[in-house]
Amino acid sequence: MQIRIGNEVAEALKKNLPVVALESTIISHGMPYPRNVETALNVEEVVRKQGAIPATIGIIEGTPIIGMSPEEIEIFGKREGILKVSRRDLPYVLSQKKWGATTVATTMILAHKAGIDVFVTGGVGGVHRGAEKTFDISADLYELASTPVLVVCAGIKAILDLPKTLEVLETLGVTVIGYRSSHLADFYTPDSGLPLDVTMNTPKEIAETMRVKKEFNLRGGILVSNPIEEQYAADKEKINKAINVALNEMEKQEIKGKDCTPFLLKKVVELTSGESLEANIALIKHNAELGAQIAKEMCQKK
Ligand code: PSU
Ligand code: MN
Repeated sequence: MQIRIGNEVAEALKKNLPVVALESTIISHGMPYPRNVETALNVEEVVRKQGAIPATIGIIEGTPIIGMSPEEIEIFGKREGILKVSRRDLPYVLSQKKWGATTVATTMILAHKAGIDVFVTGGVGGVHRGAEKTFDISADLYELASTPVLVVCAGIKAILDLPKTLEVLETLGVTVIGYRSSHLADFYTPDSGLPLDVTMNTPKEIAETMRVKKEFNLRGGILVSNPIEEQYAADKEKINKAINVALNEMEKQEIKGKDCTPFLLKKVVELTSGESLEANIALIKHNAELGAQIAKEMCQKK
């Protein structure tokens, strides 16, 4: 497969400098323009400030790009018709030379191919509410089970079924680490109330855990739940109300499959008058900081 690795990223990888992968679905399907572009560029800046190199990943005319330029990020934020690409969509998008925004699953695949171990996002996909009827379980979870990339997120999005998501992660053998928290974060707020079995307090311990996982050739990645900072958290009650309205609306409009997550995120932004968007932006920057620190630690002893 032909992939294009940006010069700066290629150079960093060659020298074993820390690199952090970033996804593009959050840009083209997760946030409105121009906040999406502004956020993507700010997140890159946060990674740099920590001393790591950002690699935003997307697909342009069938070529996976590892380390998009600011101009390319701008296009991803604006252009209509960029496909949301999960694992199953990849062969189609590459062979048909389409533009594609990479989800957590696909970003993990491409990051791994490029030799990047750490990936920062907002929230990973999970088990949707009502999955017992719809079977809607994100391919992200299966990717975490098979591709050795560490993913930093702000927990599991409150629009999903969190207990079921944790069960599936356990079944699939994915280690979930709460960063400085004994509970799973739920994206817009720092604590879902669900306990986690593993808590770590330093990027170093987390890096060490990933290294051991790789050394033992245990398939798959690690998920780090990094709670949103209290001062940026949304109001839980307001968020939950908005989520319930959005879920009802989704059912009424018969939104299904890959359109669910983008629909719900957009609706929740509308219903909270932008409060959820502000939380989303704050949490991803916060994750970028931690991801860069972990990437640095992972480089130390490679
Ligand atoms: N969480 C966000 N914004 C997003 C997504 C998650 O806050 O844009 C995207 C990610 O790319 C994730 C995808 O991989 O949604 C999950 O979609 P699905 O549930 O269809 O697998
Ligand atoms: Mn789905």
